[in-house]
Order: sequence, then structure tokens, then C-alpha cells
Amino acid sequence: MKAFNKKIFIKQISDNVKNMYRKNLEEASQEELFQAVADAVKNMIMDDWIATQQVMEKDEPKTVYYLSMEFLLGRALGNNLINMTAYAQVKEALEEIGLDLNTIEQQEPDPALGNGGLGRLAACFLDSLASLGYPAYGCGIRYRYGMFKQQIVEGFQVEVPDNWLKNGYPFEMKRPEYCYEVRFGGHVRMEMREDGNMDFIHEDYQAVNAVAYDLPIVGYNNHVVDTLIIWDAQPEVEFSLTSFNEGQYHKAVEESNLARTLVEVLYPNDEHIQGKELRLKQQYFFVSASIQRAIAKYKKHHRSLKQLPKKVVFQMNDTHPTVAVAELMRILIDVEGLSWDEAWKITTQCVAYTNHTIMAEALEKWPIDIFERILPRVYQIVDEINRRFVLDIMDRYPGNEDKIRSMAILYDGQVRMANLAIAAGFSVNGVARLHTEILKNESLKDFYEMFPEKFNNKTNGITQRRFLAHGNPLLADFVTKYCGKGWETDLQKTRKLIAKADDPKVQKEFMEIKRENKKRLAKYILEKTGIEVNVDSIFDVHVKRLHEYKRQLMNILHVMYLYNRLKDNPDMDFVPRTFIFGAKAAAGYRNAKNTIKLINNVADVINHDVSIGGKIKVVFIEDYKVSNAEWIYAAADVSEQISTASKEASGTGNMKFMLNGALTIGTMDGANVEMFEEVGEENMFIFGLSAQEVIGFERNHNYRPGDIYNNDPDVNRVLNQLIDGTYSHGDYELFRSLYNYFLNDRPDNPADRYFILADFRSYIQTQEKVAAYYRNRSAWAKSAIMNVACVGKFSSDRTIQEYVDDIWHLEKIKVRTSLF
Ligand code: GLS
Repeated sequence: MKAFNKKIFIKQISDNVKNMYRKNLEEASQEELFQAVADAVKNMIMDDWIATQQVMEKDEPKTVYYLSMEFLLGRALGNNLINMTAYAQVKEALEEIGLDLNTIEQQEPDPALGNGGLGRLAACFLDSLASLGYPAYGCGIRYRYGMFKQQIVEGFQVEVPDNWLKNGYPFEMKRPEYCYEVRFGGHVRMEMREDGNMDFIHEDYQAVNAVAYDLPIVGYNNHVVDTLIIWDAQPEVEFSLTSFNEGQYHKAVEESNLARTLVEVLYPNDEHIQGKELRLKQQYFFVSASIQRAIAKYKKHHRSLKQLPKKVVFQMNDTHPTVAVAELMRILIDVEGLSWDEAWKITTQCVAYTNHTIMAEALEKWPIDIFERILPRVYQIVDEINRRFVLDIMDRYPGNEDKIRSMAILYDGQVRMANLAIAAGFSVNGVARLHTEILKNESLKDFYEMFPEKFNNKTNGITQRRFLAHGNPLLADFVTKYCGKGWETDLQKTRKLIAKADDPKVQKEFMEIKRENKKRLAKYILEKTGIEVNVDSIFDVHVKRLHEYKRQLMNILHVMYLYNRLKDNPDMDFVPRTFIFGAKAAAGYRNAKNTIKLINNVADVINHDVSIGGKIKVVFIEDYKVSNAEWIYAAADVSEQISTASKEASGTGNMKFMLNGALTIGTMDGANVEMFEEVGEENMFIFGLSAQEVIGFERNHNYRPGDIYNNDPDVNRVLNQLIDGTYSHGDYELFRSLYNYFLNDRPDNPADRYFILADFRSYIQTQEKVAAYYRNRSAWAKSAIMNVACVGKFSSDRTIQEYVDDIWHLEKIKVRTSLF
């Protein structure tokens, strides 16, 4: 970035408004001003972006291609300014012309090209890659419609399309020169070549063009600007009514329809596959384009592909892009003319796989007939990989059918994408230590036994640039005051707070900051929901995707339990609490949607009951997304991380709350385990079954929630309130399916499969401890400060450095802008 020149910057904004909208500054709307400011900021980024690409072109460093169906970016304007270290200057410049940066930032649509944790992790990783100075491309899809917007109408979730490109997105750049053909359908004809080898000729296919759009990923204060490529689909031949004979006419119509539908929408399911053909097409589309791009770039410098693994590594973010294995093989064999063995050697050194969940319903499997019909040549390659892999298994375990059943890529009429990724990948990693252990010892046990050297752990992390520097400026200043500058790129620096955590003055200062942030959120809540909340109550927050294993249902049952107690003993000693929820449910996920309705109905009853004197409030924040999340974390006192142990692979929200000085109430699950190690038992509230206990129950089928229902009167009462009309205006049926969840036992769907009742009593008791602890302001403040002090490990900078050291082996690049 050139040295910031206020005068030029201001001039550019007014020029932009004039040229883009034929208006003066005074006439422009806030949205127009956002576009004008964003364009000016993009202009500031450009020199560094060009310089970074030039260094990459010249030095040709090894580069990671992070292949991901999802990048949940959130707004870019503020974050870019933070990373350019220009936020304060730009804010001041705008003030000079009467503009408020905050208001302008809020005009930006959240680019929501992801569902939740997995997509947000990808975005944090890009931020860290650029900030650490590593050469990287994110590769994804330019969905016309990202994650849906959520409205709550009479307590129900309603999904509204998210047309984020409606006014044009100022940070994206179309790159028509990067355009690759991607083929679907048709059939493969084999032809003998003169040298005796086979040619595989793909015929009668439909083709679309993948066209690149680049987004800048600005590194923190280092001039490095990496690139996120999102692929758009366009028909190969522009459709024209007159110039086609009948056959071409149909093909043109089909191809233009395919191009249109291909990138239309993000599938809004987290950790659940729907198995739609279009989804497989999306996967192949962006994977093929990305690999073609990587190979074209490599070939500018090399004639032989043998050295590809020295220059390129593809990280496959979950099973979604794992068709990359076969697509790379296809290109190396069919396009580049390598032998199978040469291609396999290269491929298996270039691809690595990250597993993000143990939930069986999330591991992608495709019916063979669909896969073969859509990708006939790629299927042949998968078939051959499988044939050879099964021979390897038989070699290693003669006569052991079980091993083939668990590890074969093609089995039972399905293509198992995780198995493909593990068979071919040189690295397989989980995303928190516990998760990786469960992969090794339970779900991927056979693979671990066969390929122990491939398995490794990379505990997730988050970027402190967005979630502290941008999201919580007051706390950011506090950290700078006591730890000095530098935590933006070295989060371990917050450890200096340990020495301050006992200091009453520092504690008071921390609590004042928290209170300011609670006021900011309270104002937002009032505006959005009309609910007035008490900023001196405990802000107890549960925000994340709605999923049964995350147990929002347990949380709201606990609220119902507390309300019963308050009604029974109106004079009881009670620490006021505001329970804050935010969660989107997949559109077809019934229990999840019913849970949202239940939370809203409980909120309605409790918030309107004047007899409890406002001691409990329940708020459901509509449309939880990256931009409002930043405010929510900053305001939280208590962070709910209460998944059934063993089910949450890592969690990353847990880390964002910790960074913002909230105390966690949680199970020993995912990365909570490692947070506990870092922050110590005095500063975190742990309860519930362990992962081993849960796995034990699942294995032995000896969990009996019905007994708890019958024997624990508090449990009995809250469950009955689901079907006695208390929270449904007398409708006994509205929440019957949630009630049944606890008690209906079926072999494929056991009662209370997420062990809510098993953990309920210890959850109640631990929540009592939370309330008692909150009364001790000094102890609470100390623990909150300790959370900030001990969060260092959970920076995504640490995670990325581990990926670089153990998997990618990249070298840092140095960018100096010549104009500087
Ligand atoms: C997820 C896991 O559920 C989270 O625990 C994890 O933090 C995240 C990133 O690794 O990935 N897997 C998934 O499919 N969605 C997720 O959020």
C-alpha cells in the first residue's frame, strides 16, 4: 500500500461517487458511499496485490491451493483496513467529509459463501496465510446466492435468498483470461494409439466454461496480498436463436441452463449430505477449474510435470473437493500423456485431506450410477484407483473381507469420497486433538492401521485480526495497553495479561469494556427484536448452526427449568440472566427448525411474564452471521459449548468467545479440551459425559433416557411442558416431535441420541456454579482476563504454521511495493 494520503483518498471518493452515480457526496446514499469507499480501498490494495503476484511469478515458490466449497468471508471493508493498518486513518478522513465508517461498513453485504465453522475456518486460514506471508490461493465457487438470510416470523424460521451480488461486489475482479472448460456427461471412447497405449476420448458431453473472479486477501501489515479465486460458470457458446441447427440448438440451451444452475446457490446443509446431482457437478466444476489453473501456471515455467509436487499442494477441505484426486489423475494421463504410475506418483504427493467431522451423515458418498453418468471418464479413473487399492488391502490383509468392506472406495453401489481422499492423500488430518484421536481409534481405525504415517492433527484456530482488532476495538486497545503492539501477529503476547489478572484496577477496566460491549449488543437486540435486556445481567450466549448434537435443546430446557424454579420461589436469590441464541437451521431439518420455534416461544412466555421481574430474558437473534457475530462475541459473559462429547470435531466459536473474555461452560469435546488445558480449571466450567463414555453407550446400547425421565422430577416436568401447551398456546402437538426425540427408541434412531438427559443434571449444577461465580466480580474479571491471556494457541496463525511445517512445506515470500 502506498503511504496513505488523506487528500487523495478523499478526492477519490468524491470522484468515485461522481463517476459511478452522477452525484455529489451530499446526494449519495450510504450504499453508494460504501461502493465509492470500497473502490478507493481496493485501489489502495492494488499495488501490493500486483507486487505479490509478480513475486510469485518471478520466484515461483511452492503454493498451496486450498480447495473448499465454502469460504464464509464476512464483510471485507473493515477487515482489509485493519490488515492494511489504515483503519484509523480512513475513519478520520471520512469523518472530515462527514461520513461515518461504521455506518458505511454496515452497507456491505456479508459474502456468505459458506454454512458455518468449516467455511469460516477457510476464511481465517486465508487471512493467516497472507498475514504470515505464504503463497496461497483459495479456490471456491462464486455462488449467486450464498447462505440464506434468516427471518423469524411468528417464531418460525423463514429462509430468504441472499442476493449478495445485487449491487455489484466492489472487491471482486473478473479475470476473463482465466477460463477453463469443464465437461459433464457423455461417454468415453477408447482408441488404440500407435505406441500401443490407449487414448480415452470423451464425447457427447456438455461443457461449461469456468471463469475466475479474484478477491484480494490482504495480509497484516506485510504488503502480501493473496488471492481467493471464486469460479463462475458461463455457457461455452453464447446462445443464439438463429445460428444453430437443431442438434446444436438443444446443446446450446442445455449448456446455458447448466451454466446458470451450476453456481446458482450454496447448499445450506452443514454436516449433512443431500446427495443431489447438482452438488456433485458443483464440486467437479470448481475442482477441475482450480486444478487446470494450477497446472497452467506451473507449465509456464516447466515442461515436465514430474516436479509438480515441489511447486503445488492441494489441500482438500473435507470430502467436498476430493474428486480432485481423480481429476488430477485424469489431466496428468489424458491431457499430459503420463503413464498411470507416473500420474499416481505425482497425485499422491500433491493432495492432502482434512476431515472436519465424525458425523456419518456428513461423509460424502455418491451412488455409482449418478457418478458415472455425470463424470464418465473420472469414474473410470476412480474405478481403477479402487481396483488397485483393493489389491493392496488384500495383499496386506489376505482373506479379510472386513477390511475391504470398510476401506474400499467403491462399495455397496457407492463412491466413498473420504476413502478416495485417504487412499490417495499423503496427509490426513483432524481438526482438534480429541477429534484426531477418535478418527485414528474409531471411525478411521482401519485406515490408521494401514497408513499410520498419513495421520496428523491440526487443531483449528481463528484470526485475531477480525475477531479482536476489528470486532472488539475496546478490548483490542486494552490488550495493546498491557501487552504492547504485536499481538496482531503473535497472539501469545496476550500472556502478559496473566500478571495483571489480579490487579483490581485492570479488572475494573476490563469489566467496563465488557459492559460497553454489552450495551452495543443490547442496542442491536432492541432494534432487531424490540426486547429490552439488562446489561448487568449475565449475557449467556449460544450462537452456532442449529444441530441436534450442539444441543441448543438442552440449553432451552435448562431455561424452562430455571423459569419453573423462579415461578415456584419468586423470592429466591437469583442472578439475572439473558439467554441469547442465534442459529440457522438447514431448510429441511425438522428437529432443528422445531427447536428454533421452541426457543422463540419460550422467549415469548418468559419475556412477557412481569411476575419474574425481568430476572430471565431470552433472545433469539435473527440471521446470525459473521458481521453480527463479531458484536455478539464481544458482549458475551458466558459461552455455551455444550455439544455431546465426541461429536464436535473442534468448534471455533468457542475460541472466539475465549478471545473476547467470555467464560466457557462446556463439555470435554473438540477443542474445548485444549482450551481447558490452556486456561485451567478455575477459569472454565466443564460438565457432562466424556467422549469415551458416550462412545461406550453407543457401542453397548445401554443408555436409558426413559429412566431419567421417570425418576428425575425436574426433567419430567420440563419434558411434559413440551406437550402440555405451556409454550404453545395450548397446542399439544407443536412440540410433540421434540418430546418424542427423548423417548422414542428405534434401532436406527435411538431415544435421546445426543445424551441430553444424561448430561442435564450436571448442566444444571454447573450453571448454578456459573451464577454464584458471577456474583464475585473480582474473581469473574480475573477469569475473563485469564481467558484472553491464555488464548494464544488458538490463533489460526499457529494452525497455519503447523500446516506449513508438517504438510505444505512452503517458504515465505517477501513483497516490497516499489512505490513505497
Ligand atoms: C465442522 C465441525 O463441525 C466443527 O467442529 C469444526 O470446527 C469446523 C472446522 O473444522 O468443521 N465440520 C463441518 O462439516 N462443519 C463444521 O463446522
